[in-house]
Amino acid sequence: MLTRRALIAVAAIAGGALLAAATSPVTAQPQTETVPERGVYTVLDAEDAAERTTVAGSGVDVLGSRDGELTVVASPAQARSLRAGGFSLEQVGDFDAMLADRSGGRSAQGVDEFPAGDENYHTYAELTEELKATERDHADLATLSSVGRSHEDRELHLIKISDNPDIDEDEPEVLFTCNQHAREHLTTEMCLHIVQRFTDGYAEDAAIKKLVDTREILVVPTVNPDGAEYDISEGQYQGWRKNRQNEGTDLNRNWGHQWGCCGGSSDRPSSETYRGPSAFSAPESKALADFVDSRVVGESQQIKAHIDFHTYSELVLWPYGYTDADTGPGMTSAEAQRFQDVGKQLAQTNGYQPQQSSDLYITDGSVNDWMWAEHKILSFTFEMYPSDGIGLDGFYPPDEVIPRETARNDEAVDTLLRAAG
Ligand code: LU0
Ligand code: CA
Ligand code: CA
Ligand code: CA
Ligand code: ZN
Repeated sequence: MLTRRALIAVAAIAGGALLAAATSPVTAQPQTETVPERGVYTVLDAEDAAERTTVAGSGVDVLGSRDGELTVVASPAQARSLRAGGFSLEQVGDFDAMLADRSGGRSAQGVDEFPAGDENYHTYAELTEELKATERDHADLATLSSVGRSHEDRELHLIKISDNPDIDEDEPEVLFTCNQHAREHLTTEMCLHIVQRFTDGYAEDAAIKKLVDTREILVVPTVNPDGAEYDISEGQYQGWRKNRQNEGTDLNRNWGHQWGCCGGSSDRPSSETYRGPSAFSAPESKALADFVDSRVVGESQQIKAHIDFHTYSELVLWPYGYTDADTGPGMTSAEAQRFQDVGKQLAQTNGYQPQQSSDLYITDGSVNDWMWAEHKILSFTFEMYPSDGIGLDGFYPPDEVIPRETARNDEAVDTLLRAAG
């Protein structure tokens, strides 16, 4: 194991240099004729978190993880360097061919539309329309505002659901955020589902009414609208993860707690886990953080609990992500135990696997670490459906799964709302 890590460290440096050469414009390398420029691979033997951190840290794009297998997108140089480091890689396919294939080879109705067959996913314009309709139809339950604007100047919508939504009541506030990662479109549907359930269901369902009456539910359905729109541009899925600032910043590596500390992000702008030039350099994470900061009223943070939705792997994750240790500065063993207890309780309702975030792989600058360390918010990541996926299926499940896979989290959402009390 140590040998493998030592090897990979050397290989990763070499790989970085090779990658830089391989990505210089126009000059095709001979090996790209047989090895895809962006190949999808299953890494078979990344069984512990240290090994998964090594793989993630090598600069490949980790798509999903389950039961000791990672699905990654790698350049030829990255694949070579991982193999040189002792990992077994099975090639699943060519990422770009799979993207084209998944989009059906169908040209979409136009730009900024989901590919044919996936129209039930909401584009940014459709989402905006849906949120406005919710506010219009349920003026007594919902107010639409924003936490700020994206790099390309899109509104970062915030919808508040409560009885008396225009008044700041003294009730636990609970935050749901979605779509930090552009291609994780199912999460936007998750947030929209939360919005619709608590508004449309209010009149009929006593349990929903009770939660809405006694909580203030805050939902940001897309934290990364620029990336999400880019991902569906040109009539086919782009496999895009980051925001659209320069080469793109991974928003979930840009948060200000232990930013860039621990090998859980990259300082290379081309990397899929690029952390940005400084903490909160991305306007999207900055706007959301400023909003959360603004919920400190009379020295007390009003937001008590939070879920940030991602796809995929069907996991419930809790902080810290930057360290293997269960505890750490600002996290006592009693607090770690509470995360574990609530996390397990949530996972029982949806069948996801509960674990500390770093049990997956080390991440630094993630939203959960910041929410907890700065504000003591009980902050989870849900990695939604599917549990595993061959290549791209994971990020682009057909729109038919939206109702089932969003409703699957109803009980978890209710449980967290109650736990916030
Ligand atoms: O940001 C990520 O890498 C997440 C996992 C962390 C929240 C621990 N996985 S994702 O990018 O595949 N959604
Ligand atoms: Ca369909
Ligand atoms: Ca309040
Ligand atoms: Ca109330
Ligand atoms: Zn994600």
